[in-house]
Amino acid sequence: MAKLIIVSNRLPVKLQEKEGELLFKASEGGLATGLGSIYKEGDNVWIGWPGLVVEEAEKQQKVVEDLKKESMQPVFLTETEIKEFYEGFSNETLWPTFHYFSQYAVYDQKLWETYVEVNQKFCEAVVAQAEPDDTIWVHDYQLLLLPSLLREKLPDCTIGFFQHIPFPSYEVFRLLPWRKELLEGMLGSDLVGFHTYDDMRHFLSSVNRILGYGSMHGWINLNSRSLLVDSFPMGIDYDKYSGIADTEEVARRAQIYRNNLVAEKVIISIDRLDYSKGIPKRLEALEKFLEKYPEFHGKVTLVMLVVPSRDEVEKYKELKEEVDEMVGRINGKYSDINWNPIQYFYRSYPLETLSALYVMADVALVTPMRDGMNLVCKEYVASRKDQTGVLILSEMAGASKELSDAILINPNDINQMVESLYKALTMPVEEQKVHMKSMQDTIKRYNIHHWVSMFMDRLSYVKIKQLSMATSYLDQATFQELTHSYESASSRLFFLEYDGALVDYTNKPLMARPSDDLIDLLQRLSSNPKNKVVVVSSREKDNMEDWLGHLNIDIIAEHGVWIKQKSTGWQTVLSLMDDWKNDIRLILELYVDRTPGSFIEEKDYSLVWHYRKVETGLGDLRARELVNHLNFLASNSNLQVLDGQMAVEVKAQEINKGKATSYWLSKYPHKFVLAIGDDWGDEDIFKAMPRTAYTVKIGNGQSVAKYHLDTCQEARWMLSKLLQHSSAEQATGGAMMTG
Ligand code: GDG
Repeated sequence: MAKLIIVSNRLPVKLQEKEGELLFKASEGGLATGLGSIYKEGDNVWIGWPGLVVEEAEKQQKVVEDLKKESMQPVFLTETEIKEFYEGFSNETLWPTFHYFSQYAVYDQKLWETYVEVNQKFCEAVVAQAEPDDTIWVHDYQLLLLPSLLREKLPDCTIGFFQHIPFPSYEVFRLLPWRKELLEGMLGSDLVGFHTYDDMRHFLSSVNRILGYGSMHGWINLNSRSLLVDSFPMGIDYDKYSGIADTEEVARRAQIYRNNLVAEKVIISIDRLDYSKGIPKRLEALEKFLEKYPEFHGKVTLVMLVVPSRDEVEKYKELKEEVDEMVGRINGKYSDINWNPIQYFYRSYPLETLSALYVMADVALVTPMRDGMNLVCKEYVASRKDQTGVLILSEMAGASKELSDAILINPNDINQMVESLYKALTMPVEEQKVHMKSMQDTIKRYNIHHWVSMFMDRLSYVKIKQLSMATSYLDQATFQELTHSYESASSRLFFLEYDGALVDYTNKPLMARPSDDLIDLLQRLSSNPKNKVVVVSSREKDNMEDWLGHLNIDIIAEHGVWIKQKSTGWQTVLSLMDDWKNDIRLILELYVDRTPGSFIEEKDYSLVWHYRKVETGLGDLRARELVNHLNFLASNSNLQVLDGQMAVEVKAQEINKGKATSYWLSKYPHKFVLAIGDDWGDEDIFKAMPRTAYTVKIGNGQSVAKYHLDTCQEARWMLSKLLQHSSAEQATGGAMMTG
């Protein structure tokens, strides 16, 4: 049975060694809670580092066995790997860059190499467990290369990736020397998820500018497959936090803490020690608040819980010193014999203590400079059973997109933070309740279980969508069936796209002149009286006439603007529909005026506004505007607006290759139809074909064609093979006719 494999840098347990004994401590993180219900089902498994360096083979074996019982599989990392992969590249290169602290980022080739090696190590661990139809869910920035490594080894697997930290703007991401490799790594996924739309937008923009892949509605079309990028704001286990806040034990602790503080009002802040969390700015704001509002002296205390984190990394050591110094200075300046403005704890506490702090706090002060989501603010909201309390939240946290009822602040604006503190500490209870209720409604609904199911549903949807657009390779068995159908048909129609299906693309279009072999193939194919051969192209008719005009074939040129039947010569429908161009050209020129780098291309049958040289965001913005504008006009006319790759094209509705091919289908008998094409324009041909037709796309990109071949050489080989049958058939057919 297909299973789910979860992969993250850390397992949801922490391995500890006490007096030679190996012990596992369960992690209380949001991810562990959210996925806890599914990773223990059936054969599902969670793969990751157990949080301790274990070197001896015997001990490793013991850890493997113990974890197996809990549906976990460890990846053992060495001391050096922890230093270079985890503390180094993950936390000194990616973390600062992704949180807009690129001035702290270290660019070190050795750290990168270890990052690659450890991602490969994770890949081996997953491959050892995975079957082709399994689903693999990879988590976070330590494993950005893993999706592609897995895709190489397990091409058919379903791979989801979720990034828990922000994805920075292209201008910041591009600073990384390994930016291309990192993006390529992520694109091995079928679904890439972020907390917010902004992260998703930044990622798509980097993919576009660095790798050159465009996107439409979150879909990135690689040459061989498509993947989806979407946002999934992560929630918390609401029932767990609101439930524990309601227990007697938590009420008892909250009361004790409260009694021990002389201040009437308590502000809480809880974070890992990290420069992204904005701790110094928060302290600066408190200091200014006490200076500006002396009436609060003795009346308000900030309980600041800072959880030790990454203390081996230099920047974190510096931050610790800075925070210690600031707390000392502010307390030294304002404390009196009974009261301290700040109660500072540098350690971690059990969940009950955390909950008691949430329960007793009048205000939660959450002020990150950047945060992917921030769960602490959601936990505070869930813990407020009586619906009082005020949340001050940085707009730089992903959570601010959902919690618009909080007092939103910019953590760089100290004055705004000071005024927000005043507002929060003096807010009437009724007003507090209105906001708190609204926030609770939101996070109750969008909880961690909702998040998991949204991601998994979307991943299944992507797979179904990919399959519906997938073509199967035209193998030997299908070829035999096709040959049989060809042989038994009394009339046959061939639609053969010239560029990409009969000949390879060249840098210069006029270099793609047909070879003698191709001319010979087309001659032989069209010399059978049962066959009608139509070569289809976007090229100009004069070009096609020059190259193929002497053959006994029909031709569709310029997407169907011109058609040539051997019997009647070239005909066009162009005159019917040229008068629209003047009006549309005026509109496109307006967009060229407003959009530096864009330009208009005029074709016989269409006008195209190109924006591939325009600054990325601007081009997309104008294109959306233009498409709306044109669609409004086109609704009363016979025009079609195509929102293409970096271009918006307007053409007469009746012009496309599909319409042109329909003409032959209606005019000529066809017991056998074969259509071969290669690009998006040829999809119109495939769509126009009868259900019984053999439709073949060159290349295995997504298509409505039934089959694909890899190269145009294969397509030509297939046609030659059919002709071998044809000559045998002509010999026997002759005998049949005379017989
Ligand atoms: C990353 C992203 C994103 C804290 N102290 C104690 C303790 N905690 C728990 C909190 C909360 C968690 O740790 C911290 O989560 P955050 O979301 O606030 O921050 P990160 O650790 O940086 O997490 C972040 C998250 O991933 C999820 O995608 O939201 O943006 O940076 O749950 O309660 N728990 C206990 N004792 C403590 O002392 N038991």
